[in-house]
Amino acid sequence: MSSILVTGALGQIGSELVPALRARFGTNRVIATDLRVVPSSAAAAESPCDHLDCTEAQQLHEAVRRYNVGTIYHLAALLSASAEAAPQLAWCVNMGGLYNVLEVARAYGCGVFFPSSIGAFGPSTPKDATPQVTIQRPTSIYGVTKVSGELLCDYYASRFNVDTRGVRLPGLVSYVAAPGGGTTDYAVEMFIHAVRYGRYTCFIQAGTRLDMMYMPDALSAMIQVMEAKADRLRYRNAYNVTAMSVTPATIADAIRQHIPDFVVDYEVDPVRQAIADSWPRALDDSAAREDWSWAPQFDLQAMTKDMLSRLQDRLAAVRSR
Ligand code: NAD
Ligand code: AKB
Repeated sequence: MSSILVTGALGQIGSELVPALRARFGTNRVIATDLRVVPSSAAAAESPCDHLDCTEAQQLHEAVRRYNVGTIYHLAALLSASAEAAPQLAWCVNMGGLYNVLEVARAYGCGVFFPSSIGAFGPSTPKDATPQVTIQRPTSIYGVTKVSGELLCDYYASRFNVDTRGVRLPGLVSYVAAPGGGTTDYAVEMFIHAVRYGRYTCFIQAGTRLDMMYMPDALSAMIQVMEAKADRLRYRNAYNVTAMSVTPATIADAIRQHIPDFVVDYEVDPVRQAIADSWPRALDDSAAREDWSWAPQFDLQAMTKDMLSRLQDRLAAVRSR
């Protein structure tokens, strides 16, 4: 039986996608890889983990051969704020890495999951009910790599018959691993700071509206699109998916339902604010709903309740050590 290779597996998504895939397909069939060294606690013999730099084509070829890989979840990338700080590196990792993944998939007949983003849209995209097919002229290097990635995946599907699939994820909220240098990181930080300190200084303006999603829904989207029947997929590489459209102020209000004294002040970071201002406010994800029955489970209230209780449990566990 073939296995599933995850690149960038130690990041915000990979830290939860790997356990979810292992629960579904078996621990030893999911190979967690990252540029960072996998911690020894996670590297037990029955939980295969490996070092892999996706910009090194040879490392990918060796891993796919060694582990008999049939599917690659390609998560390794620089996120929007990190990418803007190092655009040349972002191109090298985001595009060079994806090209290597697609080439190895072409050579060995692997399926590929590629996570695109709301970052693949730009200021000239319609901001509300953003259609599945619309103007994509992003102004951040991250967005340039995401829209180029969508196109490259389409090309490999039509030209070489590689089974590439993907979704355009919104900002993800989660409590297992810290977010890795994105514009929407403020949402995660707000929950963590609410539980730990009762206050947070937000780097995005109070009224900036963006799509967000709780991690359990994002994991479902990533697994569901890979399991969908190929003949149902009209837009295989880049389905809009969303769960809620929120602002820093609405998240803070939702947190105050549980922590009434929570205080938020604002010190806006112009770079991340400009990126946020260039993104849609609310995606239309009806194509994903129609084609593969996409339906998120968590709205803002449900996510807030779950996030706060998980973070409180984790904090209590740390304090009791
Ligand atoms: P992250 O920054 O948390 O994790 C990325 C991982 O990639 C890190 O563990 C890093 O060590 C690794 N990495 C970096 N360079 C590498 C290289 N050369 N080779 C191998 N590994 C390398 O990112 P994430 O939030 O887990 O996002 C994963 C993917 O999902 C990215 O493509 C991102 O653009 C996309 N995405 C994420 C979000 C989100 O809110 N988290 C939203 C939309 C799209
Ligand atoms: C980021 O903010 O860069 C990511 C994303 C929405 O792609 N969270």
